[in-house]
Parts: sequence; structure tokens; C-alpha cells
Amino acid sequence: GVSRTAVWKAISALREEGYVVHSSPRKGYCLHISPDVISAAEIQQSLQTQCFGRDIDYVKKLPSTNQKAKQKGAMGCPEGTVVIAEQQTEGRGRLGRTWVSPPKTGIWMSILLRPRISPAKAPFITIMAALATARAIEEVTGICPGIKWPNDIVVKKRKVCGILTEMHAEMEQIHYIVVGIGINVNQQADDFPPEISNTAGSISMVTGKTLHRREIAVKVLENFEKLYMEKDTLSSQKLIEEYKVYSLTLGQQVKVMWQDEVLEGKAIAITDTGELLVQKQDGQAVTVFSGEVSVRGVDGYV
Ligand code: BTX
Repeated sequence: GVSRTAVWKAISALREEGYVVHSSPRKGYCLHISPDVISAAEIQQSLQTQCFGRDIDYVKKLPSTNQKAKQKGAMGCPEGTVVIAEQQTEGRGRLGRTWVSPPKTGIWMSILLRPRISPAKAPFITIMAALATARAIEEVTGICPGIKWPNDIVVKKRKVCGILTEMHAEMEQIHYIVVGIGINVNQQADDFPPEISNTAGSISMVTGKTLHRREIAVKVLENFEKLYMEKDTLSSQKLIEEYKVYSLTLGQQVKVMWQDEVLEGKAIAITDTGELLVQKQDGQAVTVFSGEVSVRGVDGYV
């Protein structure tokens, strides 16, 4: 019941997106090559989740996916809604920092959540997102990444992913949480601006291959949903044990930077609510909250 012209129009639109479609008179069309696009259709065709990514808002260019996801949170959009962009012009990191998000090379996405947990437990959501992302990178590429507490994923001493969790809550109740995940996938060394060229890296720089971003995006959503759905039964200790497998911070000497203060000590544990416990030289243990500080190894970035 569809006219040839309608089909031709749809095929032309796909070609404009970068799909290579062969056509043959009287036979029809054949999809030859799919480009590396992270549109809703591309992600959803292989996504095996119940809730995460069932609703995806795919945008070519926007200031920040976290900003848009927060608007959706305020509008009452359902849990699991994802905002994903090919490019961010005002990508944000923690503490008002910038997240460099050039077009078509990385995964810039935000997930809207409405957990029924106490706001004090919210740091655990970041821990889950970091664990899910590390697992996704490992499953797709075979590389074993490290997690620098709380939210950096590091490969070969370079940051390939950052996570920004933002919450809208009252004292006792969370209205919504937005988890923003930025993953550098296909950038090469000279794609990064000079100010981060010594610390930033991409997955492709390690594998030497260009990767399909959607495969990683799908695995992140699947792994994250699995951990998230288990949150009421999974003990925090079990989650921390799993997180520890990837942790680059635990057991290390670290420098904690907060405003103008620097604290040095050994990272000895992650608490039941997801904070880092640092033991100073005088033996005193200090709890470090993720929203407020930068943590560095004493010998450099990791
Ligand atoms: P962060 O504050 O831990 O890291 C930000 C710092 O990382 C910057 O100050 C800079 O030094 C460095 N940096 C900036 N861009 C990159 C990059 N592309 N790769 C490696 N290092 C970089 C981390 O904050 C949280 C980042 C979350 C990004 C996602 S993307 C989707 C969502 N939308 C949004 O606006 N933010 C999140």
C-alpha cells in the first residue's frame, strides 16, 4: 500500500544520513552499509531492556543532553527516557567544568531515572553507571578499563569517559535523577584540544579500530538497567565488590582537592553510600563526597 515515490523518498532520506543503499530496477533496494549513527532506531533494534532507552530523544546538536533530560524530568517523562546527541555545544562536567563533545565521535547521552531511594543513597547511582559503562567497554572491545573514583573511566592512563549525575530532590524524596554519560569512542589524539590532550583519550586510540558507537551505547544501557533493577535486592557491599574489580583508586595514595585545600592520604574504602574513605598520614579517616572534590593520584592524573 505504499507508493514507489514514498519508498524512494524514504530511501533518499536514508542516503542523506549516510546509509549506502543499492537499487535495482524492478527488484527494489538493498541496504549495503549502515553508517555509525546512534539514532533511536539504530539503538532500539538491538536493545534488550524493559525500561532504559524505550523512549529515546535523538538530537543532532544541542547544548547539553543533561540539560534536556532535566527538562524532561520536570515535564514528567517516564523513567528510562534517554536523550542522545551527535554533538554537544555546552557539554558539562562536574563543578561547572566543560565536557568536550565534538560531532559524531563519541556517545553523549543522559538517562532519566526516578528511583524510590533516599537522596543520601544517590551516589550509588553514579557507582552503578560507572560499573555498567566499564563492563560495556570491556564486552564490546575486550579492553579492561579502570574506574577512577567516582566517575572517570580510564584506559591506558587516559580518561575516556566521564559521568555527571544530577538530582532534583527534597530532603526525603528524589523527584528525578539524570545520569549523563560521555564516552570518547572514535577521536584520535589530535582531535582533543591542547588543554586536555595529555589526559584525554578514546577507545579507538587503544584498539586502533573505528568502532560502532551504537554497540557500546546499547551495552551501557543494558548493563546499567540490570544493576539499577537489582538495586533493592543487591547489597551495597556486593555492588562495591564488583566495582572494586575495576577501581584504580582503592589502595592508592591520593590527593583530594576541595576549593583551595589539598588532602593527601590512602584511599581505603568506599562507604555504604558510595563515598570514598581516605586515611590521612596521622591515621584519621576522612569521608570524601563525590560532588565536591577532584581526586588525583599523587603521581599524576590516575
Ligand atoms: P569532570 O568534571 O570529572 O571532568 C571534566 C574535565 O575533564 C574537564 O575539566 C577537562 O579537564 C576534562 N575533559 C573535558 N572533556 C573531556 C573529554 N571529552 N574527554 C576527556 N576529558 C575531558 C565528567 O566531569 C563528567 C562528564 C559528563 C559528560 C556527559 S556527556 C552527556 C551529558 N551531558 C552533559 O552536558 N554532560 C554529560
